[in-house]
Amino acid sequence: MSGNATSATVLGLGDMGSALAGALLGAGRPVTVWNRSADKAKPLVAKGAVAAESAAGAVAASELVIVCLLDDASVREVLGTVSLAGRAVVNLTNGTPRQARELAGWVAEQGGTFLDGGIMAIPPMIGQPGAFVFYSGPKDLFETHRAAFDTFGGSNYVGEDPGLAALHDLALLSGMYGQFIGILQAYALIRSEGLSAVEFAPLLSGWLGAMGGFAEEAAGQIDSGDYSKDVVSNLGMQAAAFENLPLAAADQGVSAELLAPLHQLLLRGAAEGHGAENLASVIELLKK
Ligand code: FVH
Repeated sequence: MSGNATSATVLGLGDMGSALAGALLGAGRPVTVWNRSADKAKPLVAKGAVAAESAAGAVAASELVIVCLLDDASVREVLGTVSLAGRAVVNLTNGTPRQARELAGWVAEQGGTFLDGGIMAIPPMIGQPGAFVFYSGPKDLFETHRAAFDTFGGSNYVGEDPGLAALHDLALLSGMYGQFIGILQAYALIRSEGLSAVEFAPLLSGWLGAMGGFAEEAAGQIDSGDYSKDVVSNLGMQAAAFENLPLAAADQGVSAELLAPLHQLLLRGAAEGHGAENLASVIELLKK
């Protein structure tokens, strides 16, 4: 990046905000930072950042304002103390689609423009291969600041509706936590006999990899609403086999509470006549 690179302000210097500011500095951009606890600015100042004494001062320093705080309430609290006229606010704080849409409306009322983002990386991944960020909001605003965003990782624009980045983010996190549930339950069973989780880990990783095709296979069925084609492991069979998971857990002295929601849905799906269909038909029971 050349010496005339656009400057940026980063509000929030937790683990993630610090990583974002570090990536911008690493790309040669002038960066102004602010954090509620001022000490967290010191490592970034040592790398060339300017620490503002107030959030208002930080926002005044750059047109591009990147916000990475704990949650929507802290974002509202901090942005409520500053003037946003003429600022491009990019909120990379985790939140819901509704929060993003409401914040976009509020920022517009303050005279600013707004993009929401969802970071799909942990702090050490920022600026490294594999990190990416969802963005949503005005496309021209995204394109204007894309070079700055690209310093964080891949920039994945998902639409004009400001709620779409959070929707994509939370959908991926839902998938991730679903996997974590299964992994934790598997290890609880293994440990109930004193077996080694470390020795079991390659089996578990390999099995999850082998079953990873479910995401792609289910997608076509879900979009079409037709769960009756190419059925190889029908829902009725899976509902019956699933019964053994909580039964075995009880015998082994392991809680089945992580399994209970899917267990109930499988039983309901079978009871409501979907036993011959693909497992993905369970999604129909999730619609409210
Ligand atoms: N770290 C991660 O693995 C994930 C990866 C994906 C994205 N998330 C989201 O990023 C947001 C920030 O996460 P973080 O890891 O930086 O979180 P902390 O290290 O806990 O830092 C929190 C910062 O928020 C400041 N803060 C909290 N409440 C307030 C408030 N009321 N007023 C002003 N600032 C506030 C806090 O300040 P301080 O405690 O240092 O004074 C930190 O700067 C988050 O949405 C993740 O879900 C991270």
